[in-house]
Amino acid sequence: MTSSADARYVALSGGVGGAKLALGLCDVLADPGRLIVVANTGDDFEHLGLKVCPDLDTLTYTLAGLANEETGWGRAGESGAFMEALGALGGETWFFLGDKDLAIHVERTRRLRTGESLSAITSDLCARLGVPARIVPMSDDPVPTIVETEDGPLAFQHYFVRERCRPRVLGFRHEGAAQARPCAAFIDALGAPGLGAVIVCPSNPYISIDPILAVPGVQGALAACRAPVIAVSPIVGGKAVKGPTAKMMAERGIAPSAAAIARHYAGLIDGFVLDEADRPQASAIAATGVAVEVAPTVMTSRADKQALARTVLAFAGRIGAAG
Ligand code: FO1
Repeated sequence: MTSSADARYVALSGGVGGAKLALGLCDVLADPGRLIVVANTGDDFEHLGLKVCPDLDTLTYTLAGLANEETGWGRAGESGAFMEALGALGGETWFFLGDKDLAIHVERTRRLRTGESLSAITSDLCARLGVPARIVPMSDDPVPTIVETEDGPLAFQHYFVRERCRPRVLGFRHEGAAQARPCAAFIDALGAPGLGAVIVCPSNPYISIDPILAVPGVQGALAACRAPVIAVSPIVGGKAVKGPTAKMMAERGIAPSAAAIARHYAGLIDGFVLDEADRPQASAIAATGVAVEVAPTVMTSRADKQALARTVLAFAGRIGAAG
C-alpha cells in the first residue's frame, strides 16, 4: 500500500452521490490524474435512437464543472427546446434530454456505430471537456439493469424516471453480465502497484455498485488487490441522502440503516465510513471485523466534498499502514 502523494486510487460510482465524492477526491488529490472512477453502466439505455449513459455523463459533467447543481444530472444552464418540439410532434418526453446534453448522446452514438468502444469514446470526451480524473465504464459490453417489480420486469430508466420508482421492487437482474468483460483499465488499476485504496462511493448498492460487481472478474480482482476497499454509507439516519435506496431496502425486507449497507458489502470491504448521525451503529459494524470511521458524510458544499474525500484518504492510509 502506498500512502504517499503518488498513490493511485480507484472509485466505484453511480451517478449523483458518487460524483460528489469523486469531485472531492479530484480537488484534494495532488494529481487527480491518479484517480480512476469506474462508472456503473447498468442505467444505460437506448432512447430516441441514442445511447444514453446517465452515470457516465453525471460523472463527466460533475468533474468537468458543467453539471446542473440542482438536479445533480444533466448540464448547467440547460434549455429544453428539443423536448418541447418533440412533445409537439407527439414524441416521448418522459425522459428529459436537454439541448446541450443532447450533444453527448448524439456524438457517443455516432462513434459507437463506427465501432469505437464506449471506454475509448468516454476517455476522449472527458479529455475534451477537461475532466481531470480518468472515468471508465465498468464494461464496454451492455449490462442493463432490469428491475423486477410487482408490476413485472422494468428496464431501469422505465422504473426510475418513467414510473418514478413507484412499483414495489422484488429484485434486480444484470442482463448480459455473464458474457460481459470488465474494462481493461479498471482491472489493470486494481492490480497495479501503488494502489492506495478502492473507494466504494456513497451510491445505491443495488442499482449502482452491484452492477459493477456483477461483471465477471471484478469481485476476484477486488479480493486480490492489496489496497484497502472502503465504502461510504449512502444511508444517513435511516434515510437515503438521495434517491430510492431506503425505499428499495424496505421493500426487500431490510430496515434501512448504515449497518445494513455494511452487511451488504460484507466480504468485499475492509473499511466503512458512516455518518455522525449513525455513530451508535459503529461498534456493531466494527465487531464484524471491518474498520470503521465516523464522519460527516452529507456533501452539500464543495468544502463538504473535499472534507469527506480527505477523511476517506486518511482512513485508507491508516488501514493500509496497519495491514
Ligand atoms: N432523471 C430524472 O429523474 N428525470 C429525467 O428526465 C432524467 C433525464 C436524464 C438525462 C440524462 C442523464 O444523464 C440523466 C438523466 N436523469 C434523469 C438521471 C438518471 O435517470 C438517474 O439519475 C440515474 O440513472 C440514476 O443514477
